[in-house]
Amino acid sequence: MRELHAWTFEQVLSYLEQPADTLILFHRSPDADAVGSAFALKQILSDLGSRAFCLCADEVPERLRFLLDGEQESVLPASLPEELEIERVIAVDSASPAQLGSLWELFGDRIDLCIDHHGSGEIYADHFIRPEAAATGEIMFDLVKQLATEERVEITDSLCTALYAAISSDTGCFRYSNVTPETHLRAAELLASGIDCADINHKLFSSKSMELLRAESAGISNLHLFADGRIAVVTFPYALKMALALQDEHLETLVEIARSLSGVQIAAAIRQPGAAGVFRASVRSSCSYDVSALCAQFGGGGHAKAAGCTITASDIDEAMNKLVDSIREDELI
Ligand SMILES: [Mn+2]
Repeated sequence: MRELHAWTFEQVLSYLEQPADTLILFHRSPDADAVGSAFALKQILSDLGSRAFCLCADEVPERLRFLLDGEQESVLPASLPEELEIERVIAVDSASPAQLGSLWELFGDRIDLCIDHHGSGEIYADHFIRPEAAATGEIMFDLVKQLATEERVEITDSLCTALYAAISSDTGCFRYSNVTPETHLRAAELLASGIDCADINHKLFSSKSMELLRAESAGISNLHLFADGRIAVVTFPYALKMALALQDEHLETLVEIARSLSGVQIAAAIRQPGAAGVFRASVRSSCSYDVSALCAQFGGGGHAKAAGCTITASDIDEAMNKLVDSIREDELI
């Protein structure tokens, strides 16, 4: 097995400055940090004289398509242009091979560098990981800023939009505990460039499709409480997804329903993507409980306050019970 190294910021910069046809990979079920960071990196590389293409195992959901900004029609592997030589592969915002989905089988052994902010996860390549960053977008911002002072990168509206969306998304519109003074300083610089933050945040947080509202409504009806209301779990079985004609992209914010109930310290959403006994759990902590350690018990990971994992079980109730039974209730305060 090859040895995997932690890179310095300067090493990352000089690596990006070497022109090379580059694949940029980001995690499945993509959020705005993954998409925004990947497309910001694409613009950086293009300014530095490289060709680049962004790939994901899942298509970018409709509500985030503004981040593709005419750059690419699709991010699925089938859309990879034939003329691109794959001389360099960089993964962004992806904490483990599992998060890359089918991209791991295709390119897993060719990843040269992983740029990420997930402190817990599985190291699978040389990496630059900054756990104190609220979003991978914050790291991209710093790369852009350094390169812009040397006039190597052009600050465009689409670049600032991608970076702002990345940071706003992973901080829940600057509401989560991962927000630092530096997060606001970076956001302030992006706002000063003239981007429309109200429009971006509306697209990210307020604008909902009918499908999303149907998902939320069903999610509220499937809310289960444990530990005197300190643990809340929304379950969404495959049959329900089919009955309501929903896609997985409509189920990604269900955990917010559980999280929004007052008194809840650990919130989870468990959904069943297919008919098989495989369940995806998103878990959030509103207390000092580390849910990345909880998810690690199931082979997942993430951050202390936001993590995810895959659970195998015969049905969704068993998956829920497995998760809830793994929570050490005495550590909830
Ligand atoms: Mn992220």
